[in-house]
Amino acid sequence: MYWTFQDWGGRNSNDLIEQHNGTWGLVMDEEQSVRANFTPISINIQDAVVQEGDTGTAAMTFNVTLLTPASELMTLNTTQAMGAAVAGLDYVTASGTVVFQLEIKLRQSQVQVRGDLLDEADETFDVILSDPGGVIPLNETGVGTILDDDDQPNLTMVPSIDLFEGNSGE
Ligand SMILES: [Ca+2]
Ligand SMILES: [Ca+2]
Ligand SMILES: [Ca+2]
Repeated sequence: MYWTFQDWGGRNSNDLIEQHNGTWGLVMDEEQSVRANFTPISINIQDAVVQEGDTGTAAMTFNVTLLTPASELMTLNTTQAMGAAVAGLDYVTASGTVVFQLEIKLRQSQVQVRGDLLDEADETFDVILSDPGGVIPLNETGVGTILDDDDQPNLTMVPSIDLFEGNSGE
């Protein structure tokens, strides 16, 4: 899903952010009296999938894209929210930023997934984008799915041991 939101500063903090017909966009300082170059800003974070692994960490990469290239420097914050995947156990919690320079449409945000040997269901967590300025509520979320790669514990029956093996005599 694409969301629209406003510029949050950047080089020209006096740039005016307006909402036209439900779409937030950027009006540059010098254009405020004209309103001609209204630039909608839309962003998307894609879902991501990674195989869990057994040891160490595996990088899960989320693509963050702008519908149109950034018209000025933009910074987004990223955080994670637990789903079935447990923060700290199944993945490494880390706050980060995604920075779009001029004319850039694609940036990536990575989360480190922890490997283990436990048999689990596939588990998910969310990566949440937010506006550092906190001006516009931005609820853009990417879902990260950790594919479990561990087998069920081997439950083969152990033959019972005859504890009363023979008679050793008195
Ligand atoms: Ca594993
Ligand atoms: Ca796990
Ligand atoms: Ca596992």
